[in-house]
Amino acid sequence: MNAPLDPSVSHAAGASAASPLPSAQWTRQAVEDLFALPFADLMFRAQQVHREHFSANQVQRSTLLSIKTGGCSEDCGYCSQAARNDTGLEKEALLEIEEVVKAAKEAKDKGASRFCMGAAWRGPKDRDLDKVTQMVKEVKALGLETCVTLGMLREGQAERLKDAGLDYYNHNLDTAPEFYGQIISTHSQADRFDTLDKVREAGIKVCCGGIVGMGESQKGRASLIAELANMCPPPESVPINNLVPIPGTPLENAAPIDPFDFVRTIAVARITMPTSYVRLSAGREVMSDELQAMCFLAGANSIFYGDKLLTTGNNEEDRDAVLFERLGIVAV
Ligand code: SAM
Ligand code: DTB
Ligand code: SF4
Repeated sequence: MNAPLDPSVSHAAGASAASPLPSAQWTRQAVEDLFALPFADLMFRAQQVHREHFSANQVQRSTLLSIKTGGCSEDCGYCSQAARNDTGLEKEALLEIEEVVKAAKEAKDKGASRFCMGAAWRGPKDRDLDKVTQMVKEVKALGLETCVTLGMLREGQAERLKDAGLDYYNHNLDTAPEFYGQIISTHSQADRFDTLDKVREAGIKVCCGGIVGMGESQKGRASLIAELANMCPPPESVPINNLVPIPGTPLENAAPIDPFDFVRTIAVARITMPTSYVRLSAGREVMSDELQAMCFLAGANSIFYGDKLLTTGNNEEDRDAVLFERLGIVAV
């Protein structure tokens, strides 16, 4: 009942840990067909898949901390932290280990199960990793799962993170391959796959998703989801971010996505990546409780938890607690 609409071979090349294998399951057309389903039919299928693999009433919570803010060399059109985007953000140095551990303890006390540390780098220098690996060790010792997002990795860096006890590496494909060059010019999606391969080969779990609401088409969303679903294996964790429009970035005036299309994106991610955690990520702060509930019904089973993402706001913990209570959702 939950078989793909049209499972068939979609890619002919690229057998590697994170890039598509010849046996990849989801063609773009099959994913587009999912997006085109009547809303109720899509939601029904997503719920069937979700309930086959997860409890429909459990949601995982990850807390974010920006450990190195601003001044990034990359030109990502959505990002407050790109040096060339005039967003007024103060550039900061890498945080001290004690500050990070303090924030991780607070996150744990508030109920997060994973702590994600983000750095505004094209990629880390080896001496940056000395400090980051120490952060990973100390956060892990608190009994939290660990995640970092540090940009592109060079040879040997993923192994160093794995040895420190890192559980997840976040590195997003961000948007459709055909749209990527309109959003970012300083690196390519091929570069992203290269880092994802290194992460997989080092035995670290992959957290990889994207952003919607950047002016992409429904076809674009379908091709992003197909790329994610065709990774071999698919990412364990799939963040679906709704663009937070940041004044001073090229995307500050991007037309917002129709909320139903946002929910559709979650549902299609759930159907195509049945065993992955699908995270309702950035953009929650401006969503109604009802829209967030619809995302959980569509198969989202993870959130960013805590009143700040990296540089922008997120729901207050109390608001999430009330919402979970009203919906009978249990945090895991
Ligand atoms: N520099 C690293 C990188 O690019 O992978 C790590 C940090 S970067 C801020 C992590 C992710 O945050 C991006 O890949 C993007 O998906 C997301 N992101 C950044 N700015 C955003 C925004 N304004 N709205 C939604 N998501 C955003
Ligand atoms: C992800 O996919 N979303 C998070 C996390 N991975 C690092 C970041 C969202 C950032 C939103 C904008 C900001 O706060 O700067
Ligand atoms: Fe830098 Fe990451 Fe922001 Fe791109 S998304 S500008 S790489 S911090």
